[in-house]
Amino acid sequence: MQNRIHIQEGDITAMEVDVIVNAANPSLLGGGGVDGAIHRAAGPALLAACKVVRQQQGECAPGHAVITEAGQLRAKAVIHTVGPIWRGGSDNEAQLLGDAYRNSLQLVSANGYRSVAFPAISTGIYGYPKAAAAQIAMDTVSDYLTRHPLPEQVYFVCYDEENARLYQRLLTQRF
Ligand code: AR6
Repeated sequence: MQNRIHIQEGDITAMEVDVIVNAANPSLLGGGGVDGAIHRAAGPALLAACKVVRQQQGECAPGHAVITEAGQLRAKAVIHTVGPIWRGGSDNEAQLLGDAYRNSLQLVSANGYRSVAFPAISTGIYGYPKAAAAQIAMDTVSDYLTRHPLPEQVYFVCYDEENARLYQRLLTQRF
């Protein structure tokens, strides 16, 4: 499993993977942070696809995930998941953050995709403490990969140095 988890610094929109995961909000209609970057890079086709999903399924609750086309991105699909807003830790945030990763991975597997890139969900505008969030991300993905052949490769894309350091330390400890 060691060689199935990778850490990459930089912009997730440049990743050459089957699926890019977006840290969205329940409206699915775009926002700031990585959500804004993904929509800018993908172009209007992504927003149009999100609007269709929104009309069909309504809002996307925290911990849930939906899949759309990827517009102009190199990826084949985008999975939009909604992380929890950090409210101090006693509002089920840890469970919901794990659910966001797990439900995204299930969509990757169910659609037969082999590689996926995750941002550090909830650690920007939603305020989740970075170390705790990185631990949940690593634990949830590692646990999932021990039980599923797909995805073959998972990339944690770290936009800031602090996340890159945290993820690198966790990966080193684990293997
Ligand atoms: N590539 C990779 N990671 C990025 C990029 C990028 N281009 N840009 C930012 N990050 P955030 P959240 C990192 O705020 O906390 C949106 O408005 C960023 O440094 O994007 O889940 C949504 O619509 C941080 O580590 O997402 C929601 O309203 C991580 O991505 C809300 O923000 C997540 O930061 C979701 O908040």
